[in-house]
Amino acid sequence: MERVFDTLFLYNSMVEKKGKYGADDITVLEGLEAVRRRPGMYIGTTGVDGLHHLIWEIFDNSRDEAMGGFADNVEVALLPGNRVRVVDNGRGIPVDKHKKTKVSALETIMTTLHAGGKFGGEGYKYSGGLHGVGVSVVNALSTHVRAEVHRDGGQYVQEYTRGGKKVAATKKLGTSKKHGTIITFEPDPIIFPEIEFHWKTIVEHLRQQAYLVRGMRLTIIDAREFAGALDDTKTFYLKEQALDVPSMSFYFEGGLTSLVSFQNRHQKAMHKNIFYVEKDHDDVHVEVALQYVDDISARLSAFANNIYNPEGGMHVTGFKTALTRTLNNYVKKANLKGIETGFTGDDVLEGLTAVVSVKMEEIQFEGQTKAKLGSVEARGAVETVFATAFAEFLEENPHDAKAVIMKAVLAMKARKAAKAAKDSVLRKGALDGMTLPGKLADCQSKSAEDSEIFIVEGDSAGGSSKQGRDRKTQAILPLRGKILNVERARLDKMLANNEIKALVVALGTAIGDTFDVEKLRYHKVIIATDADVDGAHIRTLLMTLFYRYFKPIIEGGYLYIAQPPLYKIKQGKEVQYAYTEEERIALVGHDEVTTDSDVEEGAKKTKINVQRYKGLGEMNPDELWETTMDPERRLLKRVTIEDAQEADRVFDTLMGTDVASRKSFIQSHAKEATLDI
Ligand code: 0RA
Repeated sequence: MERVFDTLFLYNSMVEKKGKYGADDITVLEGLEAVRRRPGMYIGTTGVDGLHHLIWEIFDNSRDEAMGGFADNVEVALLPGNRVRVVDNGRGIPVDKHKKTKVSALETIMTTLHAGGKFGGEGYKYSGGLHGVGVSVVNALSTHVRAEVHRDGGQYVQEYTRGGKKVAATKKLGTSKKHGTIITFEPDPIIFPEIEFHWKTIVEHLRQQAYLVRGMRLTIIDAREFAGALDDTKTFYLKEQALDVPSMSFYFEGGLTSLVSFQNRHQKAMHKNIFYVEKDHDDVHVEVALQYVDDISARLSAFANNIYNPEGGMHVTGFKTALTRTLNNYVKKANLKGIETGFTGDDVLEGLTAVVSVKMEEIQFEGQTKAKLGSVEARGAVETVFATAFAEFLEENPHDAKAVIMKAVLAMKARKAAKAAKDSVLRKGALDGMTLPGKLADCQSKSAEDSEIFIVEGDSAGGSSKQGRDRKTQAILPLRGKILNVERARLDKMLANNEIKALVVALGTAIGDTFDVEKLRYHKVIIATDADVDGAHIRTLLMTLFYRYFKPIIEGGYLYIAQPPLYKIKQGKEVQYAYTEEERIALVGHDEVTTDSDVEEGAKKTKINVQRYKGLGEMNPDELWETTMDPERRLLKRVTIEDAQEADRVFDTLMGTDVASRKSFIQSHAKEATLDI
């Protein structure tokens, strides 16, 4: 508390008495004042992102020192009182006086915007900008910064408050046999309305960074709750103080290769060797690592000057072009019998895990967030470096090559089959001539608003619900139990399925280009499946189908899931239904799953009979009406876009080849649906 007041006072008095200071000091102050006036220009926001940006700015310098091969240890520590400390065992920021500016390099870096470039040597060629740039920005936006340097046998310190000098010159504290830089800062609450660092955000960001610098040990320490004293002057690494606080350490010998194998840790690899190349081309440093796994989706991550580019950019474009071309060329050249070429970009991406990283000077991004790399040179460089090296890899590793090619062939075949199936369904007018399917028991009402359709599973449930329904407003469409049980099924194949065609015709909206939600024949489309694994499977399939092909039906709030009861509880003549386990326990009065039990009720004994429903087919028409269909009594869950999105994600898991994990996934998620209405 006292210190905050102290620095504030110091800062204010410095601004007031500007005239007393030398010309240099004023320039310094004015430069950093600009940062304080418009922090957003330098760190994006003053919210949580901007707050964490301060850490990245300081860390980037230490990381670059490691990338240049000068440091192999970097430590980021959260300290009590909102302080953050970044330590590296690099060369240490130079402390000697610059001949021209008459101030030390350390001071220049601390107080001048864009100061780093002047000092950047070979090691800083690709440092995402200029070395040391971020330090002055962090200095401007912190109540307090302490910079400690170990270098040339000495230990030096400088301190600043809100960018203003506190400990005037570079002060030599003593001798040191170590080398490196320790920066401690405390974000300014005047700039940042809320100062709360997120451990998870920090760990995730720094883990990613650790992969990018092979051989760097990166330790993250959460000492925020540490109550004892931390000795600023005696210690180099906090770790050396052996504090009993949470910490994490990352070290990736293999760099990007380690990242690929980390991303594939739960997957079945299609080939043993992870491909890796690192090479310069036309002043662009290119690094690529990849491995295929038994999966349909692709995981492609891209970095430019160690900045993650979630939207890809030129490097990704170059990579994809080279990947497609190289694999097609390999098949042609190797003259593989019976294998047709003509892989598309999508074919060769299936199951791919890859990381593309480029480093270059004068880098250009698209958009403020650096989400996408714009530098055109990166495209050609990645294309050339990767195509050459990957062709070599395929030649030298024929087993791996074969596995990769077979994977792409499978993808290509699936794509062609899917397209044929889809075409036959989506072909304009393909459904036009179709009359309402015979399986459909339609309702009498012609008003969509009043009409509902129950999509029920299996013929027996279909029979009961047809008898139990209100024919005026309720239509029933039974679907065969297993709509689709094909391994690695594609949704497109599902569209060719007669059951699904019947559904599309019944809905009345058509599909694809001709889809029109206005033509929906029922304003309640109710999926009624059993409360077991198969039921969950079919529900997921249907929800995914709606999500991908009939999204407006979900968006319009027309899609529902029926909630049949789990138990029927009979006591004497009284019948009650329980829709959840909790309800059953409440109704029966104890937590036993026995079917019959005796309960004292006055003088006579009444038997409680608990019947568990496994499927809709077990209910007679009256029971179905009472529990699941009667609008006065039933429970319905309206499907939201989020529900459907989740189903879409689960769909891929369901369709995976591993039947065991598929089963367990369905079981563990089958009961998670929440009820509303
Ligand atoms: C400028 C020049 C040199 C090193 C650095 C800056 C440097 C900056 C930071 C920031 C955090 N850690 C750092 N480590 C080094 C080169 C010094 C030389 O050539 O000896």
